[in-house]
Amino acid sequence: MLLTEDAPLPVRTVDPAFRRDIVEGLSRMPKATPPIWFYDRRGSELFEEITDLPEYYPTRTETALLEQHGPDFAQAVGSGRAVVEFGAGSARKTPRLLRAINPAAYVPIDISGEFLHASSAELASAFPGLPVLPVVGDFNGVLDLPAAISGLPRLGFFPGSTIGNMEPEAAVDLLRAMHRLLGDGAMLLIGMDRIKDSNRLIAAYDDAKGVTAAFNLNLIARINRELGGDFPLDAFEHVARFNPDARSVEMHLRATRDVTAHIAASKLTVSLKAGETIWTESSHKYRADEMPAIADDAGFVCSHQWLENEWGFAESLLVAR
Ligand code: AVJ
Repeated sequence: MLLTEDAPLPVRTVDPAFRRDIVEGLSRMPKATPPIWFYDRRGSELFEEITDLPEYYPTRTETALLEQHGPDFAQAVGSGRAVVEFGAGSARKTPRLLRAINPAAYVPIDISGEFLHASSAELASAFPGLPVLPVVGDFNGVLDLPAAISGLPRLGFFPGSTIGNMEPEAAVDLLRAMHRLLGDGAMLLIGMDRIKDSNRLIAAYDDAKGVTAAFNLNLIARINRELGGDFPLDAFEHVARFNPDARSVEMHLRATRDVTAHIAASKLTVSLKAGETIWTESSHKYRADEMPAIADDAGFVCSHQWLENEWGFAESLLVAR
């Protein structure tokens, strides 16, 4: 059953957090914007398309891990927990987990409200009797969990290697915040993409069909749409490259000619030289054996790990200390 609070009326106002992050990010040198703003409705749809691409191995690899190890999760986690998913999106992997562990409630959290409500309704009809309580918001910020799950033990679910959007130090801070949100006795199941051959990595972020390019370029289209920008879309190209020192795949939008553009919502003028980039995402790749120390720093013990070694992915179970 889907339980939602009344949605606010869709008013066409500027999201002040979006405006602030974009203005700050484009005023900086080098220019860089947080990846959270990829996920408007269009961006969420494009990300869904990415997860089906032959080059983008993380989703199918993690889905197979979840499918394969359901009985292990059931044994390690037990039944009757409230599952809280961070960055649920379409929540296509979630049914595997829910079927395996028989939870008491499901709380998907996502920044894209429209998208979240559609996927929550779908999930609720696939699991009649399971309370589904979506929360629209940015899990990097302050959030409240629904009152309906107070008293239930929690299992956080943080799949997809979204943790890779943070460098290890910031990842520890986020896990600590999740620990605080989930409370005493919490567990956290977390998916992590592992370091591998750079050709495979780059292919996954620069697919032949150009879906990832469209996903990246949608950020500029969104700035034009929502902030009254006049960036010429045809003056930017998608770049994915591997940074071996940071061990991350970086995505950039590169100006193919000198660009001067304006953002009406903040009276800002932005100039880029030909070849200059806007750094839009880092996708850090971990070694599986780094997780125990990260968990420890965040107040958890890493109690189990399930590894896929052909494509290189890890699912780790953390237990609050
Ligand atoms: C959702 C952050 C896990 O880094 O692989 C996919 C986002 N960006 N293709 C990733 C993404 C380009 C994805 N995460």
